[in-house]
Amino acid sequence: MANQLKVAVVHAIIRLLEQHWPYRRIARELGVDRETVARYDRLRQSADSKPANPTPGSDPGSHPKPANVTPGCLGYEVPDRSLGPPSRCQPFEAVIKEKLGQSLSGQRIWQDLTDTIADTSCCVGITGNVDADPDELIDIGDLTAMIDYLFITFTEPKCMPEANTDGDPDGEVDIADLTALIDYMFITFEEPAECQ
Ligand SMILES: [Ca+2]
Ligand SMILES: [Ca+2]
Repeated sequence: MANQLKVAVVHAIIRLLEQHWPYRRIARELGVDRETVARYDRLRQSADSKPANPTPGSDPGSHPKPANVTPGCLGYEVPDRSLGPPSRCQPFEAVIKEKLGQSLSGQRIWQDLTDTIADTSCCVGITGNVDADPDELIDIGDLTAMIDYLFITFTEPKCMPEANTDGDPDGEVDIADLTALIDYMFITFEEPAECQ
C-alpha cells in the first residue's frame, strides 16, 4: 500500500507542477520534502525533453514508437528480423538483375538460370569425369564414355563440360579431348583441364 500511496503522491506532484504550483506549496499540500518536489520537476522536464523515456500516456501524439526504443534502434532491428534464411537466388543476384533489365519474364529467367546451373555444377574441379560417376573418379569408364560418344553410340555425356578435357574455350568435345584423357591416364599423366 505504501508504494501505491507513493505513486499517487508522485502523480499529484507532477500534476501540480504542470499547473505551475510553486515547490513550497506542493510540498506543504502533499506533506513531502521541497527537494523531493524539485527532483520530480527535474525528472519531468528531462522526460519532456527526451521522448525516449516518457511517463506512459503523458506525451500523447508526439511519438508513436515504443517509449524505450531509441531513434535508429527500430530501423536497425527491422531488417534483422526480416532477413530470415539467405535466399537461394542470392548467388545469382547479379545475373537475375541483368536479365530483369532485359525485360525477360520470370519463367525465362528461371529457365536460363537452371540451364546455367546444370552446365556449371556438373563439372567440378578438373574435367575428365565423362561418365559422371558421383566419386568424380577419372578411369577407364570415362575413356569408354568418351569413345562411345565420339565413335560408337554417339551418346552425349551427362555433363559435356567434363568431356572437354583439353579445356578449349568453345567447349567442343572431339579427338583432342580423347587424346588429353589418354595422356592423363596412360602417357604423360598431365591432369585434364580445369572445368570452365
Ligand atoms: Ca568417372
Ligand atoms: Ca575440347
